[in-house]
Amino acid sequence: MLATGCALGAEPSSKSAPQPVTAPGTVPATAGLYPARRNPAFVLDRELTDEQVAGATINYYEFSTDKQAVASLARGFRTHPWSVEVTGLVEKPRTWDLDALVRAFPLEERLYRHRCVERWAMAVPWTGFPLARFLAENRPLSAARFVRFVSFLRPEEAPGQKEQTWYPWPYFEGLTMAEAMHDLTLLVTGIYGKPLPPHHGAPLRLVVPWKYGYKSIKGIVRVELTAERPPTFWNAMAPMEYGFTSNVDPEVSHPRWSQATETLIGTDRVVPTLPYNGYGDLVARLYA
Ligand SMILES: Nc1nc2c(c(=O)[nH]1)N[C@H]1C(S)=C(S)[C@@H](COP(=O)(O)O)O[C@H]1N2
Ligand SMILES: [Mo]
Repeated sequence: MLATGCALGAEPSSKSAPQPVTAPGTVPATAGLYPARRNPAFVLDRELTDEQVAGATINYYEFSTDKQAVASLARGFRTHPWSVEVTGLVEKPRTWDLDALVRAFPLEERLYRHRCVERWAMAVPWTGFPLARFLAENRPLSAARFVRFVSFLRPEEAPGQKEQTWYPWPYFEGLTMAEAMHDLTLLVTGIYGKPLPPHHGAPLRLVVPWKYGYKSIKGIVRVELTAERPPTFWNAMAPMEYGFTSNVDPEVSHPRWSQATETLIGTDRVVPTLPYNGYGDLVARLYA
């Protein structure tokens, strides 16, 4: 699926043939940076989810609400070239080319649990780097207290955006500065040792493993530092059901279901949900 319409996916015709710096398609020119070195600090209490299974249960409403349909609907979505705008309360607003961004920060692999608010969970190897490094490079002003993230708006290519007109596209999310600067919070460019495929949020997504999955926004095109708490997509849609903070908590039920347990996708195992999705040792102090 990665090779769709992509120059870099083809067999090289000659060793000396010049490689384009920026090949349009779904595979970035930085593909050679994968797999990245695994950071041994992040160990799991459960098996990694099979790659095919993780890729077959996808929430990406820009393409479809049908989790099984997203991968094929997103296949061929142009994720390269891509740029990310950094605006708001930073010393110098700037627009990053994605390839330059990926080269500017050392990539690492981390095994993280992921818990969707719908009660399914997985464990996957993400490739990326701490959001804190990226923010530091963009020099936030001291007045910055929150970070707002915005996804792409391309309804002609993303059928869910075109057809589901009741959603306030593009998707948007936010974190407090302390959450954004926490080492667990990753900007992610890859999964399973390869660049992200479109359905997992290529070419750039957030991963915040102690929060419900919807906080981990995919397809980011804009990062904005703000003084005020930014609105978030699911909170705007259903404020009684989805808050801003949205930390995984087995003791706080969703209005329509308990959050005490979760199903590990690809298995029939139902396991207890852990406070902060098992990352309490690292993050509980943020909320003390
Ligand atoms: N832009 C965007 N980001 C998104 C979503 C979405 O619909 N659009 N869904 C969220 C939800 S609900 C979850 S559980 C995760 C799923 O990530 P995965 O499909 O890579 O497992 O992405 C999150 N990020
Ligand atoms: Mo989710």
